[in-house]
Amino acid sequence: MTDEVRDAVAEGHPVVALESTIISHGMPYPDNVAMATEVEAIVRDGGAVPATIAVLDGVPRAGLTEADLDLLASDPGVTKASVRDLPHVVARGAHGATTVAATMRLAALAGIDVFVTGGLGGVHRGAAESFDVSADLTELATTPVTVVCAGVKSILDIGLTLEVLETNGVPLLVHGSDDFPAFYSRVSGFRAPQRTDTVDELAATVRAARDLGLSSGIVVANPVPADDEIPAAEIDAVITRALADLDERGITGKDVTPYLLGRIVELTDGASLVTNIALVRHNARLGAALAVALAG
Ligand code: PSU
Ligand code: MN
Repeated sequence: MTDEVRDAVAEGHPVVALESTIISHGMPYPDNVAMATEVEAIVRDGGAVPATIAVLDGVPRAGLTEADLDLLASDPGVTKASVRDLPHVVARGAHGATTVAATMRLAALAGIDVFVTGGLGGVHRGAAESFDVSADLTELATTPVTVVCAGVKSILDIGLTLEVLETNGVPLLVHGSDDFPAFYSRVSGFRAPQRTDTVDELAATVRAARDLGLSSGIVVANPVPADDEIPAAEIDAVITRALADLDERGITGKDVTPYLLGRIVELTDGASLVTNIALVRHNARLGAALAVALAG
């Protein structure tokens, strides 16, 4: 931990964790490093200390420099690190960009309980055959970190993802909407299981979860602003095409999500990237406000 992050955690000041797979494997260079830098600034403006998390030279780190962010954004040797990858990345002294799951685990070790990202991993379409279920869901079942995201992309099976979260006892709060959001779009066709409308309500719910001894994560789904969304009908055709291209190339395992995200950027001529960056900014504002409310 940087001195700033360690001191903030020790003194109970607001801290917001940020992930790094979104930088290394979620967006192209240089938009990725610009996004990472801007999101840290938004968290700071909101009154919290940003702690971007990654493994660098085998060392799990919370709080990165501009040079660290640039390395994560541009070095093709950075491994996508979910929880199962962390030990080998650390043992090899390698660089790892942490997924939602791995970032939650390291944030919890660092004592940080609010984490901002773009989209969660989930149950992939066709998972009944492929068994492809993101470790993000397993981690949410067991690690008490609150994750602010824009919902779940329809590259995944949104309904099954919601079922797994429910089975695992993960509170899921949709902020300011009755509809569970689908990342690029405000509406997924699934209802919000629970809704909050103010940051105080969110903070009260997080506190209640901890008072009740719930040891799971909490998902806060924050719909993309209306001005920035791509309507579901429009993005669904693109996703169908990207999934067909994935099949044709025979891509499986940890490469699935990065391939689909990259392909969607290509197929939309960059429009999906603009939406992706806009929703991360929006989440950073809410996450900082939540961390401030929880610290207060
Ligand atoms: N969704 C995005 N951008 C991302 C990811 C998901 O819109 O960068 C990344 C996150 O780090 C997430 C990971 O935790 O993909 C999930 O990968 P997998 O499906 O392999 O678990
Ligand atoms: Mn997978």
